Amino acid sequence: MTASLLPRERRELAPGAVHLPDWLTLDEQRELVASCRAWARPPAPMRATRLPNGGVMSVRTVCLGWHWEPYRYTRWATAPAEEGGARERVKPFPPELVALARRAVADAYGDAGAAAAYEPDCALVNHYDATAKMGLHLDKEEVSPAPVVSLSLGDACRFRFGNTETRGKPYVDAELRSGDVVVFGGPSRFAYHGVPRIFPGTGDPAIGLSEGRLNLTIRETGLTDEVVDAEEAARAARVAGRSGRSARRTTGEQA
Ligand code: MD3
Ligand code: FE
Repeated sequence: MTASLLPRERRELAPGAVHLPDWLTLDEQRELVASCRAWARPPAPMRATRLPNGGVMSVRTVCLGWHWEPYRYTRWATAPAEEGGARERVKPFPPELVALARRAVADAYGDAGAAAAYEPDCALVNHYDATAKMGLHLDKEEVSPAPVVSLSLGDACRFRFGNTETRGKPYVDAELRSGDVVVFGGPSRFAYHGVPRIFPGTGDPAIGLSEGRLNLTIRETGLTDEVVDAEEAARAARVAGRSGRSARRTTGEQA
C-alpha cells in the first residue's frame, strides 16, 4: 500500500479521545502482528464470540489477562459445545503491552503521571476480515474508569465514535490505519463506538498480515480474582436455586 502523501494530524475526536496517526513504527507493527499470531493459538484461541441471543460476532477475538464474554470478564474461555465445551485458561497479560500502553497514554495526554498510574491488565485482540463489522456498543464490564488504548494493524477501517447517551447521532467518523493509536479516556471512556466498515486491501503486507485488520484494545479492568470469583459463586447459586425450584414445580413437589 502506498503511504499517504499528506501527513495525518493528531486529532481529538471528542473530549478525552485522542487519535495519534502512524504512532507505531513498521517494526513495531511487525512485532505486534507476530505476537497476535502467537496469542491466537490454542488453548483459548481466537474465536468468534457467541452472543446470548444465538448470534455470532463477525469479528474473531482472543483475550489476554481477562477473558471477555457477553457480558462479563472471567479467567476462562469456553470452547463451543461442538468443540467439546472445555474451559480454557486465558493467556496472561503480556508486560510489554503495559509499557506500550503507558507510552500511548503519555503521548496522548502529555501527562506522565496518568501514564505511570495506568495499570492495564487486559487486552482484546480483534481480527476483521473484509466484511466484518462491529456495531455501536459500550464497553462497561470494566470497573476502572482508566483509558482504553486502541492499536490498529493491517487494513484501514471506518471507526465511528458516538456519545455517552444514545446509540444514535451525534457521532464522528474517523479512518483508522495501520500503526494508528487512539486513547479513549475521561468523558470518552464510556461512549458508544463501533467499526461499520473495513477497507480491504489497504494494509501493507510487509507487517506480516496479508489480509484483514487487527485491533488491540488495552484496558484496565479494575477487577480482582476475589471479586470475580465471588460474583461467579453467587451466579452459580442463583442458577442452582432456579433449577431446584423449577424441578420441584415440574414434579409437583412442595417448596
Ligand atoms: C472507546 N473494538 O474491542 S477500538 C472493542 O476496532 C472495540 O476492534 C473496536 O470496540 C475495534 O470493544 C474499536 C476503539 C475502542 C475500543 C474500546 C473502547 C474505543 C473505545 C472503549 C471505550 C471507549
Ligand atoms: Fe468496544
